[in-house]
Amino acid sequence: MSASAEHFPGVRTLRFEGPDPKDTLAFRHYDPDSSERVEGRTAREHLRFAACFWHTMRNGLGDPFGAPTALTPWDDGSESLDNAKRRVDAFFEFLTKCRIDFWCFHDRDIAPEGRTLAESERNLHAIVEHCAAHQRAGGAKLLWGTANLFSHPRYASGAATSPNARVFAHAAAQVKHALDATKALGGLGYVFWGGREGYTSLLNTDMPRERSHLARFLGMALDYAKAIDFRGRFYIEPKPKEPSTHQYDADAATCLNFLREFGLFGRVSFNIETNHATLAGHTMEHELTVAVAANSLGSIDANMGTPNLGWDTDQFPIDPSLCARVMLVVLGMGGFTTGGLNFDAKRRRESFEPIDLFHAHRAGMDAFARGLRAAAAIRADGTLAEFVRRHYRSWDDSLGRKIEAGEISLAECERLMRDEPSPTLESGRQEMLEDLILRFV
Ligand code: XLS
Ligand code: NI
Ligand code: NI
Repeated sequence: MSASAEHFPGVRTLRFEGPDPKDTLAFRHYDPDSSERVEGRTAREHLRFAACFWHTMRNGLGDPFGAPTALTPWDDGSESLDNAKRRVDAFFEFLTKCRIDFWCFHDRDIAPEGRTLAESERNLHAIVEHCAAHQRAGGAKLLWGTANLFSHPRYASGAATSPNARVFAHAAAQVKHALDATKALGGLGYVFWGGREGYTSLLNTDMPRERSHLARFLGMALDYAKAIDFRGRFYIEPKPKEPSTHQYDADAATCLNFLREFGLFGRVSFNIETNHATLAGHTMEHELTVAVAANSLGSIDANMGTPNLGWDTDQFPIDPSLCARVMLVVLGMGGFTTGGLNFDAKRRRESFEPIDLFHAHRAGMDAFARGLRAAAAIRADGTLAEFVRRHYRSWDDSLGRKIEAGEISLAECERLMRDEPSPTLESGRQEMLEDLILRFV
């Protein structure tokens, strides 16, 4: 690690100042140093915030209509290793000052791609050593690593699902290197997000064959992890579309079917992202609930979208009521183990100053601290859980129990019900419950 210059001069380590701060960069809700416990853990232990290298350091904030706007004084725009190291220095300074305990990366955003895989591996190795030095010096820990299998033109028709077997093999080699890097950095997880694992047109696509290749690819990665004794957890990150028209990992339920179909269930869990959930036509709570029901929620990519837009805007999650609904599910499963809340989020193109990185992450962290507190209060209050329990209480009577246990047939149901008056329902009280949640946020 170079004893480098400060890259964010004038920014002090963020502090907690409470509800009425003098400093706009102070935490109002998230107190990383508080020993106060919520359901057995401090806020810091629950929330396990991570920042991602790709948006924080490599997203120039360009869009399809305009040039990048982000100011990055530490970056000379070159593909040199020195520049890559300087970006890492800036990133770890940012993480420390922003009180973020974890980070995530793609192989190609931390280190430049070489002319051959061998050269790419050497580059990656050099940068991983540099990151490891920062970690050893007390810097953030690695939540998960991943390989970028979607940017290079060779992956235009997919990586694991490419029609070209040599592309598959190239991608497999790249994942081998990314797994070595993740292990070297003590990563707690490894993510598969398949932006190109799908199709743009079915006319040129053999879907069953591509899906089986995807399963083979995952299986090979799991085998390699075992061979090198990488103990991190594997996550699939579902997303229905963008950049491909259709992606095979469309949503949590689709992924569960895929894992079960190919005998991978239980060996791979999920990294669920808010904006991907909404792209899939679901809510984040829906996706989280599906994952938790299958005991498969690993980690979260915490962001949010603009509801009236149809793409992945990856905005910072600053809506405390969304955060409360997320944390209700997370607390319901007993909290994170290997996972955490990774801000897979970027600033708007108009927020281009380095200081905006701090404002954006700080806002997301405070929103989640509020969400955590609200979720814990909702659970302690108990009204919501009690309502649901009572709503289903007929299933605890003898008839309900017998149906659930499979001890009653269609004909028996008919015999029981034929002369009874039509059953009456109780109100679902949706508005009352929605309002109840808001009371705690
Ligand atoms: C893109 C994904 C990506 C993954 C990591 O939409 O969210 O950033 O999190 O490959
Ligand atoms: Ni993501
Ligand atoms: Ni995304």
